[in-house]
Amino acid sequence: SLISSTRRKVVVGLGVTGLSVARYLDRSGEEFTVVDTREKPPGLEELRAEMPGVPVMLGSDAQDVLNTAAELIVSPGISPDEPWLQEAVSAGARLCGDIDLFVAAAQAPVIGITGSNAKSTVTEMLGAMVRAAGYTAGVGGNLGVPALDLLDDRNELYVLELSSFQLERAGALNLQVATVLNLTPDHLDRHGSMPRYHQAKHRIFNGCKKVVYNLDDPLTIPPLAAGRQQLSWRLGEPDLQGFGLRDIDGEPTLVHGFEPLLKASELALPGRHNLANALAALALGSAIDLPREAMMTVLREFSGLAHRCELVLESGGVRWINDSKATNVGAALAAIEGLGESHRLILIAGGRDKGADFRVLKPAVAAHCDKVLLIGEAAPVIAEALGDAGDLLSVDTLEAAVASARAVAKPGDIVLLSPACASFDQFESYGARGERFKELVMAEGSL
Ligand code: UMA
Ligand code: ADP
Repeated sequence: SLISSTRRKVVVGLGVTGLSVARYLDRSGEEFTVVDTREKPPGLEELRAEMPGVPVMLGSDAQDVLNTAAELIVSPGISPDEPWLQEAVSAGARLCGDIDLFVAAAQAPVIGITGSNAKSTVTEMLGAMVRAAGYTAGVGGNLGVPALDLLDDRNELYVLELSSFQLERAGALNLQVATVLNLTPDHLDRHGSMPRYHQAKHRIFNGCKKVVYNLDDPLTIPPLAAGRQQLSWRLGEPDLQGFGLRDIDGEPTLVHGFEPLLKASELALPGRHNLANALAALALGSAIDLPREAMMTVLREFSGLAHRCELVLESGGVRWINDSKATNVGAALAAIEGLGESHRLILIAGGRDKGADFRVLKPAVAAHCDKVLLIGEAAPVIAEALGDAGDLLSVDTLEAAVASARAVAKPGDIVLLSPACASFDQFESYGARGERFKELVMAEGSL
């Protein structure tokens, strides 16, 4: 009809994702419009420079364009529940995300990784394994390079980190291998409830050929896995065909079934949570038949990413650790328990609350933290939730927290920034928060 022939594709959002979608549509010779509710979206200058002919509508007057669109490719930062999007869908526009476009265009198998925590670590570990095995691979998605910018016909494989925001709007992705690493509460301010968050994450399994799951976490197991190949891992004795951990001659050892692979002490990354991450990467690598030696080499050498339990400085016997990427309670819990096994902690937490239940941290704080310094908007909520579990002090800013930590830290202590919150109340991103922490720690160098 006349209407459908004039309906266009509309890229909704002009951040990192929107720009990658625009580039892709432009390369494909498609006509499209870009809209963003922000007056100055971050991708505007680049769009104007790279694709000067593309129409852009900013602010709030794009409703007609949205309502008459054929397809809305909506950035992950925008909730599909926004009334203005719902209005457009009612008017006949189809809603999808960048990952739908990506899987339709990718010429090589795609491995998708989601979960509440450890996505980036496992994505990078697996990416390193794939490359160590000699494959040319595109590695990115929610971390690093956005999915559509990875597309290249020379790639033999893709490894994608996928967020719940990307997945909640995705159709059947038909991935070669899909996994949910773990599921603990996060982003409940956006998804509303755990069932809805779980549902968004599990869309990763739609049409996938192989499922990898965490036997210790029932919420990672797809209910209808029949007819699909499955592989599991757990931080303990595994299934016969799964990956896990056994004590062999008194040494915790990574195993496949009963076959020993690597002593836990040989891993470059510290902490029990990273053993889980190594097992997940092994299971994913096995699902695509990577050679064992390549995977072991990576596990012995992989030294982790910035802002994830990253050692900033050891000075006067005090270690300063930047875990700014702990933007939810599950991640902070893993860090407190992992590092608290061997050290007393001074914890810096707080920021923007995403609707979390901070009471979950109580036992770990009581067991391992000598002091908790609270910053940002969530400070009162966390203080209330932790109650008498620890010696709490609200200090408002990261600057004040570092100064207070410096005053109380004793040799042997760890000062741990593991906020359990988003950063957006005081910083542009978790990365900016982590960089500021590093600056403050390095500024005086020593105690
Ligand atoms: N926004 C508007 N109006 C718009 C469009 C966006 O106000 O019209 C706002 C959003 O509400 C949001 C911000 O702009 O607050 C950014 O949204 P976006 O969709 O433009 O984000 P991108 O720049 O495209 O970045 C996104 C991911 N961000 C989010 O999901 C919020 C990036 O992950 C990701 O790296 C990038 O796509 C490439 O895939 C960031 C992230 O924090 C690092 N992800 C969350 C997480 O890891 O926990 C999910
Ligand atoms: P994501 O991309 O899912 O946010 P990252 O690899 O960036 O995951 O790690 C995010 C946070 O989760 C870090 O603070 C890290 O210390 C913590 N973390 C890492 N592995 C695990 C795990 N297996 N379980 C819980 N938390 C973890």
